Amino acid sequence: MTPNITAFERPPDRGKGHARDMRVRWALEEVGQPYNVRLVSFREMKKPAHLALHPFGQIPTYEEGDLALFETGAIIVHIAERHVGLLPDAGNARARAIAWMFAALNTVEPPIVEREAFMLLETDKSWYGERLRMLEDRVRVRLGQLSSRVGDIDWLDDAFSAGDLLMVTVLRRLNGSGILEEYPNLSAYVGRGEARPAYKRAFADQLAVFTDREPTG
Ligand code: GTB
Repeated sequence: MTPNITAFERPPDRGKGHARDMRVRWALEEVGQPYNVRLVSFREMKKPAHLALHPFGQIPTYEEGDLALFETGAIIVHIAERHVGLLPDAGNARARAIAWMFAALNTVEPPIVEREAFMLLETDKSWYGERLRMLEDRVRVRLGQLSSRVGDIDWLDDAFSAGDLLMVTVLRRLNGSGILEEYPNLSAYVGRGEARPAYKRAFADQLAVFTDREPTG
């Protein structure tokens, strides 16, 4: 059964692949599962039909037969459980890969999102510069810890897994900040993720949502 996912009709990042549908697209590409995308506007996301799929009125959602899911972590666990390629079979390695999924979403992403939200919403504050430096240092604490663990290995736990998929998408949110580049091994790690053919296909498809809307000439 071909799953249906939702994504922004007008991606605010102009197709840079920062919206969370990118994670689901990439996971589906990794396992070779075709999918359909329904584009939704910000208004539609807050209407009852979409709220029935996503209680918080967000994207992405995932529908497959009579299953409707929200939350990218849960969606990717579901995809990984039904296909080979995103989680190792062996019990301990599988548990560790899932731990890395949670680490990406619960430990590394929050300070990155806090910095982003602050930069969007609080530019007018007199203490903007001081607080921004503090928030950036919090990001650096997590990146320093992650960098020490990654060292010179290719992936977080031996083979590429859903943990790497989420961690790479989380770290990409720092693009343009210059912070990721302070940790050359993490920059290289993100580059390895972005070089995967499945990543490239997912990225091109989400970018097309933006470019197809742009007037030509
Ligand atoms: N915890 C949920 C999950 O992992 O699925 C979070 C889902 C979520 O945050 N969805 C966002 C959304 O629908 C889109 S991804 N927001 C609309 C709303 O809440 O009304 C977050 C996002 C959006 C845009 C950019 N960007 O433009 O760079 C980056 C990330």
